Amino acid sequence: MLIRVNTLVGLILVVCFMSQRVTAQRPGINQDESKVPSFKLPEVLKLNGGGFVETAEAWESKRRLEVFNAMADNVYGHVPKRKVSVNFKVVSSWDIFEGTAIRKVVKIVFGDDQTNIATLLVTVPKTGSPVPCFLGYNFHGNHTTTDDPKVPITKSWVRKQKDNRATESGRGTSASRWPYREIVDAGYGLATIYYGDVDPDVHDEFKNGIHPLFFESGQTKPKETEWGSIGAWAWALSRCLDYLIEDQQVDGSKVAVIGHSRLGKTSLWAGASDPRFWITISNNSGCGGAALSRRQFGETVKVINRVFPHWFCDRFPSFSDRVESLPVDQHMLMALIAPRAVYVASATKDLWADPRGEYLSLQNANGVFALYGDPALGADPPAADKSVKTSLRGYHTRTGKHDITLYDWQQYVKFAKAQLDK
Ligand code: GTR
Repeated sequence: MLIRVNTLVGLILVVCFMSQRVTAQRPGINQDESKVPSFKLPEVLKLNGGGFVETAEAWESKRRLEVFNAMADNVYGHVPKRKVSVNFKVVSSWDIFEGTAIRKVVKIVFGDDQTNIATLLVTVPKTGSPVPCFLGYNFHGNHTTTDDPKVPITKSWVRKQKDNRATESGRGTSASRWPYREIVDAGYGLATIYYGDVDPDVHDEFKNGIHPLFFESGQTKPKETEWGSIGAWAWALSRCLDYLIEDQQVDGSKVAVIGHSRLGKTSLWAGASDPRFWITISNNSGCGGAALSRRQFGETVKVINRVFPHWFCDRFPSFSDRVESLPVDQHMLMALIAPRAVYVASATKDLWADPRGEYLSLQNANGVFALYGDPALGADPPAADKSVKTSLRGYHTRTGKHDITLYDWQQYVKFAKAQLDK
């Protein structure tokens, strides 16, 4: 009986917590559209020295770097200058899906010692020619993305597990977020890597993960405008792309970088930082991702910096109480991706991530995309479960909660197909 009561209480707590995540009025958090403050976004096309860029050429030669540096200086941080070796080795491979696809495990070693090792899991259809491929981080280890017993279990620190260690019991537990069969059947590869292999998602003053590999002598933490965890995760996605470009079964010019939630923030920064990415996809990325910071709807800059002090650069928290003074907002992140394609997705119940603000950053990048002939997005997002697409941008709000589902992936595959067919 006692156990039953405990279970019941536990269940009630979990339900309360989850409904908080969905609808909640947390203290100091606004989820009422009528209470969004009026604000003015920084001009994405205005040069620091004055005047506006009016051509794609001027955007690329003059303004783009200013915007990139402003995003790096104030939000994500720069990658340190020091060069660190990265080595790849395919350590195993096997057929799956009745021999129609191949899966391989690629060991990635960062630095010269053997302490920073990540594992990229690459699944590709055997079509006889190189395939376009999605690349994205997973939250709990590659073995959680599939029930395939051959996928190795990460040895890195993992969240929400006993002793922060992954075990066999996690195998396949995130499989709903990784619809391999559908993606492979559609003719695409899917590569995934556990983000904690690169930098464990816990604030420990940057002692773990790859940051220390980049320290100069005597340095113990990143400088004020150097990268936090999102910057490091994004950098490592580029290293995965280095590998995929060499993989004969993948078309390295057609790698779409994708991520959900904090990993969607990461995919956006990776797509903005590395022009080799073909398409950039943000699923429910919210604050510090697709959502406009100045709206202060759902999670705010102040809250995110307090709860996750290791994600961004050290300058970002200085704007926690004066977000209107930030030299950038997230529409500039979208603009950095032009003229490559970008897709943003929200979910109706994911108010914490500010669905409308996620759309508006894509929409407020109209000016830069227009330089490449991309039609303007309208002032309002489409109705739930309807996507809006221009030639370079896509958006939908899925009915439901904060998650990445088969429905979301189906939209991404359709968008990728439209890019291929252009
Ligand atoms: C939340 C965080 C969000 C989002 C999310 C996730 O706790 O407030 O910014 O990143 O986690 O990654 O699941």
